Amino acid sequence: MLFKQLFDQETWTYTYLIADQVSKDAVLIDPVNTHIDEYIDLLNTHGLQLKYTLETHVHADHITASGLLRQRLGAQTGVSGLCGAESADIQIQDGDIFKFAGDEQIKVIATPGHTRGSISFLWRDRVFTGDSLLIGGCGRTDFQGGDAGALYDCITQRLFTLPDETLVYPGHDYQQRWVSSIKQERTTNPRLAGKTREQFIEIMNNLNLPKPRLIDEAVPANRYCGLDENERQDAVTLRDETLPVRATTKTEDMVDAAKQRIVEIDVAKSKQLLAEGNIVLIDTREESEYAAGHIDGAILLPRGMLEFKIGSLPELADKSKAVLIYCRLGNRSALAAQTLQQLGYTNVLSMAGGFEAWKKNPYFVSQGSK
Ligand SMILES: N[C@@H](CCC(=O)N[C@@H](CS)C(=O)NCC(=O)O)C(=O)O
Ligand SMILES: [Fe+2]
Repeated sequence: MLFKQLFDQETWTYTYLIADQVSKDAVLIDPVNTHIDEYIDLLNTHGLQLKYTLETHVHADHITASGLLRQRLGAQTGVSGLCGAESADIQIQDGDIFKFAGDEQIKVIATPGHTRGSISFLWRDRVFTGDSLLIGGCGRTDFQGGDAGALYDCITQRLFTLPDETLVYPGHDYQQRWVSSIKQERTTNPRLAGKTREQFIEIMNNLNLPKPRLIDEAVPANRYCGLDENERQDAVTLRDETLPVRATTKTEDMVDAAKQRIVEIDVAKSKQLLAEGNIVLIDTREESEYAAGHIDGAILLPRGMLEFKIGSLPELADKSKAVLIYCRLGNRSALAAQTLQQLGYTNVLSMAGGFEAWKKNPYFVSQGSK
């Protein structure tokens, strides 16, 4: 087998290549977009076929190369289903196993806390912990659904129960350390060794770190496998239009499942509710789609920014307020509505058929622009 630990100096990010020189199957964990040519050269040098790019989470500090690697090499992209990255081919769940090169297996261990959808990958005697467990530290828990208690639980119950000799390969290291082991982290990690859950939460709640330099750009991009807005627009259009037939990905299943859990209303009912007032109207499409035409009074909150920007919208401070969400065709808005429900909003509606259906309806209601 071929194993390489690659490093992005700009963001102190580690990327991992696992490959088999016989079958030629290769897997990349957490690739960084600025290194795409390097990865392709490396794969070509060894005659490898990239099967999967796997993400430990939706990163806040760098942009993934997974979308571009899918476009250029056809590799499937995998991200936790809890990350809100519906354009990924595989919505990973705890316990999933990625098989490659015959008998090789990468097992998924859910390790939430740094972000809600953070996962670790176990391959042979190595665990790739992303930012859930770092060498002598752990990822921060103050954004993207972070939760210090959940992080303590999964580190102590799921990672520290792996064999002591398991090698720990983190998603970053800011001090030029490359690898650790479960025993080393369990016994010496200053945030965890001998610390109670309460002490750990206290430490994490008082880190007071500045926000990552690239967060505003990276989180929305990574929700679309690192594609920029033009590339992303294509992906969204393609996905919307091909939803009924692309049964090989799980994204369609997620949309269907979301539609079972939320309330959809048609355009006529939407217009009636908007005319009555006292309802927040959210446009969950991309900025460029909004700029090209939107419903009067709609607040722009792209799907990729939802959990991240929601706290800064005073209109959404009251979780019992009625919220109506729309997108182009009603698929993204169903997912966004489900996310809002999960975040505690009790009166969320999704507009069936989206803006396309709205435009066909002759009556127009104006609430005044925001
Ligand atoms: N200075 C870095 C900070 C990056 C950062 O906050 N990294 C996250 C992981 S995405 C973290 O958990 N860092 C842990 C720490 O800095 O202790 C940047 O601006 O990108
Ligand atoms: Fe991170």
